[in-house]
Amino acid sequence: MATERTFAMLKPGVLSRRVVGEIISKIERKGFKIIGLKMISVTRDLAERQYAEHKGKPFYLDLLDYITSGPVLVMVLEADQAIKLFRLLCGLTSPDQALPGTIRGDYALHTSTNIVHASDSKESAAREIGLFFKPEEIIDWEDANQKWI
Ligand code: 3AN
Repeated sequence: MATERTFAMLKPGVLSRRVVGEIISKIERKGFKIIGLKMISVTRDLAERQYAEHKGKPFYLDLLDYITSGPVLVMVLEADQAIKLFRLLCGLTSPDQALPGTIRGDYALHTSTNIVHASDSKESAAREIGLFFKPEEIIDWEDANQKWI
């Protein structure tokens, strides 16, 4: 199975609700290897580039306002099938379809504030990792526990 990297963002609200640790615990418990992690404020320009594919949609401006409204945590996660498995852990886009046990299923009520972002393809993952991380901010550490994950 191919080891992949995916991009994750814990959106504004995660810090103010004091659930950073809980959500990172779910990510770690699943077995993802965190190889990049930082807290940032997303500028308008960066938000526009992240969500370029949604430009013109009815929720686009609200999405930009939300994502720039407070600090976020961005992460690079590594695992076999990381892209698919992290999206499964996040749950469906709309919290009324995200199953209990998923991050959105457990922590969100509304699609516009669905608390977490996950890359949806290899291309998006590469693009988003490149947007938010410099190469030297990603640490490909040796994982002695890899065979148990
Ligand atoms: P996902 O984040 O599950 O890949 P996308 O790429 O369709 O979903 O949407 C990106 C983000 O835009 C969502 N995480 C959500 O914050 C927002 N969004 C998507 N659809 C809607 C909608 N119908 N109403 C409000 N916000 C939306």
